[in-house]
Amino acid sequence: MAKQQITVPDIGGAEGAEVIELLVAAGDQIELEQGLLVLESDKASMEIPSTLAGKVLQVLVKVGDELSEGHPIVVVETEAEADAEAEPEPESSADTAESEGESPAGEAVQDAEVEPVAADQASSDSGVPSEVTVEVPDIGTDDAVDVIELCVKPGDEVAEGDSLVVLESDKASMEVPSPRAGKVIRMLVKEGAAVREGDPLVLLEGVGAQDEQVEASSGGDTPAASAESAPVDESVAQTPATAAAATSQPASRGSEDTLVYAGPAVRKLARELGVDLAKVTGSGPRERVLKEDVQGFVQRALSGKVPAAATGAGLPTVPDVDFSAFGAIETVPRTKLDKLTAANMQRSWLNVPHVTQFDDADITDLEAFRKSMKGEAEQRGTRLTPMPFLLKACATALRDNPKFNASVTADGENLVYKHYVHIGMAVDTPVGLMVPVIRDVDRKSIWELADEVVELAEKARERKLKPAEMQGGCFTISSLGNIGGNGFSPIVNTPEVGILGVSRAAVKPVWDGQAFQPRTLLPLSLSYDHRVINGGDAGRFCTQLVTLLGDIRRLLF
Ligand code: CAO
Repeated sequence: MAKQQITVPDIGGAEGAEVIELLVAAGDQIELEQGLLVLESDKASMEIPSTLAGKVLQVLVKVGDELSEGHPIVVVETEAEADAEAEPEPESSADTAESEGESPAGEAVQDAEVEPVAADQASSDSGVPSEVTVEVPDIGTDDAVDVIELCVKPGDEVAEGDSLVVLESDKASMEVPSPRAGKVIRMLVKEGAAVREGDPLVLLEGVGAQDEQVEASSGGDTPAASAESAPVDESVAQTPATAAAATSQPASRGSEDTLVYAGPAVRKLARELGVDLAKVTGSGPRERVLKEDVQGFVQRALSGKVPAAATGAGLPTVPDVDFSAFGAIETVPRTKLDKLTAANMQRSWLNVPHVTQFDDADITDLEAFRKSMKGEAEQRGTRLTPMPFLLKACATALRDNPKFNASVTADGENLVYKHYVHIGMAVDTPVGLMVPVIRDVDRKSIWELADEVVELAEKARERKLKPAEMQGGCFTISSLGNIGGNGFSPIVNTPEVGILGVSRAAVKPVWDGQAFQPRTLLPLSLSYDHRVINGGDAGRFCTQLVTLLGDIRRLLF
């Protein structure tokens, strides 16, 4: 057993970097390279990794302390035999790592400090666009390192200091920042490529005076930059390798414009677990992503608590509440169907800008006709509810308003118009919502539709629907007519672009210009995908429905 001290390594000349987070406590078992604490200077934050494995005996600093290179951080008891067992060994982390042939954070930072990134052609004229090839800086090793993350893509605008790519060696990961503000012209590497010092990474077009660029870097924009060490060359743009082994500067994720603030150890864990860090909410200071955040994310994903759509949107999760604290409770597992419906609803709600248009159809005549046909329906062994008429009216409106019978492709580039009219019908079943699809509604008679409504609703309730009977819908009708309500805003059943909500019909007084007349009004709620359908389209669709239902003779045309 030996007691050894770990001190602050070379942090690129930063003086008085503040401890913003302690990652270990006395008594913790730590591994080599495990993060000990996070320091933050004016320009960047960095996780200081352990250069020893063992047990933390003492943490010598606290949050808020300001540290510089050489400041003792922790005392660690290691397995190794050592002469100075009783005396803490004032060995710097850089020394320790060096003797083990590793590449400590400080060393790489220092290397980066003296090695600028070369530029292709750089203009020295202020305001003149110039192209700069950002290359792999000195990464403290002759070995190839992997490009593990492309933080930008062609066309992205970057600010000076924005991360361009993340590199990773056996020992550390490091972000290569942009030497200047500008536009990414071309990525010169792919994710997974092995690169060495001097290899080209990104071709940038920037605007600005070269001298300004150099000054900005040498003025200490990253911990690796220093006025003395950054050589001023008229033909190069200075890009110190940022952060080297331990830096956890926020990485800009190009188009997503998401800041991911995580250290190398956390990035590694996320990669191993296949977690996209952009989807993890950081609970550390300044929303830094911690190991526990990644682990918690995976646990929630496995337990189904992270709905796919929600994670994509990076939404904060709803906290778990202990309801038993307020009274007696019973927890019942949700059915598979329930959970599937929930995921579909959430996906649609998050992806589709919904608008709902409301109107009333005067179905007085339709109801009179329908009731007059009840006897015949019974003879035929079927039931004639308003549903077959609704289906028929929708089929006509879909044919006349083809955008409602379309879907938008996933990339948003195209509309797919369907030359068939299949309509889904939401059925309320004891195990959850099911949507069987009635095919070719436009080509079927009211009697045929009545038969199918009865048959499919029964099959749904008895859980006898085949997958094919629930696929291929172009539009959906959700009728709560037998349940009640004046109106509701149904959620579009993506990739469809429209859904008709039907509420309970009621007899109401309607002014005919001379007197109030009792009329049976059917409330309709048409929700639509506003990416595809305009208010005008919806108005026309809805008006046509009202007209058709108001005079069903028009369904003959
Ligand atoms: N207003 C007034 N009465 C209505 C009505 C309306 N809008 N719609 C139906 N009714 C009447 C019917 O005419 C029938 O009465 P009669 O036998 O006297 O004619 C009675 O209500 C029961 O109808 P039904 O519900 O059995 O049949 P339907 O064809 O109207 O509907 C179905 C079939 C499967 C759509 C329906 O039973 C159902 O499950 N609806 C729920 C849909 C749902 O849950 N939507 C929400 C989805 S989002 O969570």
